Amino acid sequence: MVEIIQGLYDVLGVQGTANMGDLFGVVSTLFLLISGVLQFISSGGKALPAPSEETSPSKKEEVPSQEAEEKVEKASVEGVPVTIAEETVVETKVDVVPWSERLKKGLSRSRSQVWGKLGGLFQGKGLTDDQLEEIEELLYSADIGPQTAMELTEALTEKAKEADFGEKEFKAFLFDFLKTRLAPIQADVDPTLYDFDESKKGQTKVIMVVGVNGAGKTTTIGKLATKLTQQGAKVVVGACDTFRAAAVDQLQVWCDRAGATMIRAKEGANPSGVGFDALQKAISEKADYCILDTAGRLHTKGNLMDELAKSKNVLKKLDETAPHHVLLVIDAITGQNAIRQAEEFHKTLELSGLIFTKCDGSSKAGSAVSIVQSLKVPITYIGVGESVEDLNNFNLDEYLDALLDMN
Ligand SMILES: Nc1nc2c(ncn2[C@@H]2O[C@H](COP(=O)(O)OP(=O)(O)OP(=O)(O)O)[C@@H](O)[C@H]2O)c(=O)[nH]1
Ligand SMILES: [Mg+2]
Repeated sequence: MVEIIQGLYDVLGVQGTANMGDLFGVVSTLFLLISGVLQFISSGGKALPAPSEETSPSKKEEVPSQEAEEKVEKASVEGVPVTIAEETVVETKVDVVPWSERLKKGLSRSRSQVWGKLGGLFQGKGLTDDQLEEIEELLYSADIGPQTAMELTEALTEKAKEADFGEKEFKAFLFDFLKTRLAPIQADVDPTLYDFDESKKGQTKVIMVVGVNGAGKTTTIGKLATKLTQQGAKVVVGACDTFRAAAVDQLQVWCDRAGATMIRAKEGANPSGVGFDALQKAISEKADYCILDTAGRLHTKGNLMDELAKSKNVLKKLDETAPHHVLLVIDAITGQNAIRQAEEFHKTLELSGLIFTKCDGSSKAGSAVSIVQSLKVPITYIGVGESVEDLNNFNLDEYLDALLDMN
């Protein structure tokens, strides 16, 4: 190699004799040249950024574009936490907690205060009298109804005698016990109550939402309207609770956010008239849904049930099949008392579904079992918080899974 370099020196007329140092210099230069060419090829032919550019702090402090700011504003209104990515201007990250987690979190009180404690009593060694008493007390506090509680206590007393009937077996048994009772009733739920069916576009489905005051009617309608418009459905909402201006304004905010049309009347106007106007508007605009928010109490001496019956019947003048659904909102905290309320509403209005709200604030989410059983009316939606994402369609398996923590 040294001789080759000496030959090169001679050709180029370089003075001096080639040695090992010159050889090392030539080899290093060749190595750098080859590695540079390889880097160029691996970068796809693009020049690599200078190290100073890569670490430049001014690049990271880039101001978000107007488009990104608008996205954040819209998302925060919808209750969806959004963060703007540091590096790029318009890229956003949407941090949405999955429904299964929301439901599990929402039912955590019922789980920890009732069902989890019950499960802990089964250790595969039978039950003492004290433990039996504890089971009865826990079931009573769960508000699942006296009949179901009695049947369950009897069945569990027998089951506990079986060898190896531990917590896991208890959960599996309870899951089946509750599912057997509820599944036939839940099978009747109309899927278009939650999932907008494009093939039925323009066939106005009328949903009347009723319930005692404070149960969560307006909030639920707001969430529902949002979910439906997000699927591309056209929604008209009637503010039939005309007795409180604040209630109408509350609904207006929800409708504005959802992109739904709201029909409102002057304070104190006739509620059935508002329902009629809302449906008329919905039909004329070929809306997919017409949702009616109703009052939970009256300021007059009039009877709430009579007023609601009138509101329901007047809709038939426009569409004899309307309303297609009358849904009763039940606050989970009400527990067993909700049965009496529900029976009264059912007698007058023939309920087609129940909406179970505020399950997050109550250990009595299990009371759904007795209400569904005694009314033979299915639960359509369940609410576990105040944001839009906290409302979802009621899926029995999902509910029992979360209530009993099956995993
Ligand atoms: N934690 C929790 N709060 C809820 C839920 N649903 C509704 N709420 C809250 O319950 C309160 C009452 O809700 P509304 O929707 O105004 O109830 P309403 O039935 O329309 O009440 P009236 O119009 O007075 O008859 C509000 O503060 C809601 O934010 C839920 O699932 N979880
Ligand atoms: Mg209301």
